[in-house]
Amino acid sequence: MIDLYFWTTPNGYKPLIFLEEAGLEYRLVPVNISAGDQFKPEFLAISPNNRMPAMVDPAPADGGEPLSLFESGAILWYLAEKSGRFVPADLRGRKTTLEWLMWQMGGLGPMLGQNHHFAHYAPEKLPYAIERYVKETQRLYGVLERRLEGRDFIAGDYSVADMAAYPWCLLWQRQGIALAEFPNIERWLARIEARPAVQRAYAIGKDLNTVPTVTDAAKSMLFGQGRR
Ligand SMILES: N[C@@H](CCC(=O)N[C@@H](CS)C(=O)NCC(=O)O)C(=O)O
Repeated sequence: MIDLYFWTTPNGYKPLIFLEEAGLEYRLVPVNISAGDQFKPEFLAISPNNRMPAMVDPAPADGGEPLSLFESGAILWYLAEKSGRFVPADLRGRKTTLEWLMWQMGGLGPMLGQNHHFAHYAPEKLPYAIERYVKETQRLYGVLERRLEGRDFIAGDYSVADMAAYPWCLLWQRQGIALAEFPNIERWLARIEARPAVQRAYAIGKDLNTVPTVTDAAKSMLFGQGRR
């Protein structure tokens, strides 16, 4: 059975949504990043970047040893290839899905993460930093809004590209976004939110953790990491 190393953050929800959507058998291994679980040697052995999510597949397609993965985008792509689900079969469809998955991993996620940081967690309110990341968030929402014009999902059918972007865009209120300005995104969010598997994933997360991840006590550990 697949082990998913998980905590209740946007990056964590991405593979949980996939596993629920695909009906693959899995076990959740909580990695409480507020308590420092991400620094335990057994976790670092599978996730050397001390970040969750991570995953172990005991039965990879090559029939070899159990295989571990870190980075949510890599996990989504791996699961899509393993199951043949949520990624198109044709070259061009795969190319487009991978482009938008990488767009989320390299742009949307990191920029919205900095937005959350400077707007909500930084000890000082730094107007330049707040404005920089809110503007970049607005730019990225604009890109997604245009992409969703005339489309139900980012890359054709519902895919790993949607699963990657949804958990971040769900938090639009925290990001200083006026959703009414992005009607295609608003409809896309509602479409995904209505999916039973997505609802199950968030219910599982809520059962696991009912408190905020970034507490005052956790801040210095989460935001004060230098070279280890
Ligand atoms: N690019 C990574 C980012 C993962 C990431 O930033 N995870 C955060 C929570 S969303 C984490 O585990 N933080 C623990 C820490 O900072 O020590 C991915 O998409 O998997």
